Amino acid sequence: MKPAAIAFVGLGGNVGDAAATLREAFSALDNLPDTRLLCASRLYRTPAWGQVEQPDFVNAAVKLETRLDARALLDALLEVERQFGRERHDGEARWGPRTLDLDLLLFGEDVIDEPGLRVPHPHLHERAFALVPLAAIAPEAVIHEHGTVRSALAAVAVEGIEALP
Ligand code: PH2
Ligand code: MG
Ligand code: MG
Repeated sequence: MKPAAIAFVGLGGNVGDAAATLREAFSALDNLPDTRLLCASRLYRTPAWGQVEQPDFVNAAVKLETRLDARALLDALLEVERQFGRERHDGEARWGPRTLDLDLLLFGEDVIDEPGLRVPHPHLHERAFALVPLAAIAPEAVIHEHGTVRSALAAVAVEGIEALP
């Protein structure tokens, strides 16, 4: 059997009750085949990044132990997004509003660059909304070519991000 890997997934949403959606998504991730949830961050309210004319997001990060390979995990994440009503279509704005977005941030120390699958997530090191929750559960994790999560976080602006109660 394949040895277990540690993967980190970023969660985000800004349509409907995003806090409730993210909490339910934690369980959905724990229930993926050959996968368990080891740790989840708090939820954070974060100003929209990229396309800023949209509601604030709720973001979080989780640490998973999985025997799925990175591609199978990615496919499973996309399936969970669909279960939560995420519709991807040509009209969906890049960086626009979404019910649930699950991004594979890190997969062990693997570096993967394949169509549809880039790990570490190519924008992780520059996005405070992803780094703040990730630093809360894995400050020493390494982002290939960008140092630790803690050091990447020190280099970005975190104004407007606040932990939810
Ligand atoms: N996701 C995006 C675009 N912008 N901004 C915040 N604050 N949080 C997100 O999760 C987010 C975003 C595209 O996936
Ligand atoms: Mg995203
Ligand atoms: Mg995504």
